[in-house]
Amino acid sequence: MPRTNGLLKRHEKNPILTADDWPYPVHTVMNAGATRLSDGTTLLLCRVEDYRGHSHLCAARSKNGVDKWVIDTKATLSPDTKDHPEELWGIEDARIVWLPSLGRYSVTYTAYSQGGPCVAIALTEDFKKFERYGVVMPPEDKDAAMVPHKVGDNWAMIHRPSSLFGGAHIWISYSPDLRHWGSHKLMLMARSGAWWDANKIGISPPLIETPQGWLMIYHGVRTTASGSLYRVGLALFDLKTPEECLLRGNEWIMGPSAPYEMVGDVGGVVFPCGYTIGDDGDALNLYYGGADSCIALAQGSIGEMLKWLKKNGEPWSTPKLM
Ligand code: BMA
Repeated sequence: MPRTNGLLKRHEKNPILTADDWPYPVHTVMNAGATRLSDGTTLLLCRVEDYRGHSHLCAARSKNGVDKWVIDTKATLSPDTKDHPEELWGIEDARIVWLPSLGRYSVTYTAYSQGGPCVAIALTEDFKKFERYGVVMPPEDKDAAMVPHKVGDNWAMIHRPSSLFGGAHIWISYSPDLRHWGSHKLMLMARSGAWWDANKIGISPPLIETPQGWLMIYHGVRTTASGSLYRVGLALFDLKTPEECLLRGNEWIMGPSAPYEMVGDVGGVVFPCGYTIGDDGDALNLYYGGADSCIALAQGSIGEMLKWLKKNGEPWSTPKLM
């Protein structure tokens, strides 16, 4: 029986997308960025892995965000190995954020270079043409999502560099132009020891703006004798100073337990990269990869998540630098 603490309910049609649904031959689909277009259509920018093991991004569109997906008949965004050698081994795990002041969507993704995974940005209006900004964070770095509004005079981006000394934590960096990034701040640290979010954490979908603060759904990786377990939990950050953590939940809110989360290329993984929000401003549709082999949907309420965090979360203060 799939376990949950009740905040997120798995959709009965899960998994909602698999490689079998693809209009061209692919090995697996997973980890989709998500957005709702102006006409209400749900667009998923799916990570699609080919039979070389390299990934590209492909858009799937649906009126209800659950079924009857119309999938692009070829890659929507392919690695451009000529002008962007950092994409040599593929592009993965897109996060989509609408930037109202630019009237364009940001797509932050992992460019898998020979030097390791790094963060790249592209902007698009229509998910047909993309303007690439190239590498914005050198390897190793991944799990990046833009903050939709400028903080003061600068853009902000959340990302997850890995340290040579072990430990991978969530950072936020600032930029005047989306190309030059600085003022790096540690945003949330992985815990250690037996914790579900020990040693390695990363933002999952982009931040959710609420009157109480920025709600973050993040993943934590627990290393076990039989591999890694990817689960998700919640934290809340200050609206004006997003690097300031207000509350952090101690327990994960969803972990792998359904068959499509336990069995696949990498069993024991739930990996959300995107969400859409219903017309009521509260209903959350969280799209996640299951076992690196399918795309699934879990639904919840932003208000209930905030209530849960107030009840079960604790104030958390992140050291200013590591
Ligand atoms: C992470 C990312 C994800 C993947 C997960 C589990 O490091 O690479 O794309 O889903 O591992 O394999």
